[in-house]
Amino acid sequence: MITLALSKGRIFDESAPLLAAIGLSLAEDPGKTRKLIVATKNPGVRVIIVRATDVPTYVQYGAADLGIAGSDVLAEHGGVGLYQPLDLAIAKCRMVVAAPEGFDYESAVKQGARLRVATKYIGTAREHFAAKGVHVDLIHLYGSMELAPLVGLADAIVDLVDTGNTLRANKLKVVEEIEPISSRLIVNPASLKLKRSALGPVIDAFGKAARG
Ligand code: PRT
Ligand code: MG
Repeated sequence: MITLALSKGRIFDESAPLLAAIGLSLAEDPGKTRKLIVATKNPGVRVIIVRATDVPTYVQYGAADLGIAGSDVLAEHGGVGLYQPLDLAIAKCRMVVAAPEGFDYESAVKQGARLRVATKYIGTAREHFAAKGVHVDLIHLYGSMELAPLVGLADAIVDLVDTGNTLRANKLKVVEEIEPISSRLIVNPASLKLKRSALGPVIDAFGKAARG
């Protein structure tokens, strides 16, 4: 049996066509069922439904043989113990620094102001500002980062942007691009050795489906 770790929401929504293309459609809609282990059309493959940030952990420890995770989540996790054979080019967005529309971020940085930055992505943010030589105090949040500058918790945020609608609705603007984000197939290296005959074809099929 092969176990694939997936998260509900964007990643599942955008993985569904790939899964269908390779004969791994789910027996139940993960958005509706309360089951956390869901069968697929292939009796040799099951899916476990976990939080997006937990997908790398399940694969790292071999509780899942493979999974689909955002490069944002993988960067925070560190990628230790994970083989990352494929960029699936789904759930794309950008990691950015954003600040209130009226805030002169460039000047504040030039003047060496010590900025307070709220984010769920502490590792990515730390690396970004260190590379620029900008001193920041990072505040760790678990969601709704866009709120932080509006209520004086932070000067800026590091967060994901897709359409930009959430930033606009909260009178925030992008002040720096950090990196493009997409979802990756991740594989447990021991599983790959022990189950190569079963896993190899699944990985190849994902590759073909992702290339369209
Ligand atoms: O919800 P949960 O806490 O379980 O986990 P999660 O929020 O990480 O899951 P989910 O499903 O929201 O995101 C899973 C993955 O989707 C992320 O790890 C990214 O790799 C990817 N992804 C792609 C995104 C977005 N696009 C995205 N736009 N994840 C989040 N967003 C959020 C963003 O943080 C912001 O709040 O959507 C909002 C902005 O969207 P726009 O379109 O208004 O700009
Ligand atoms: Mg979410």
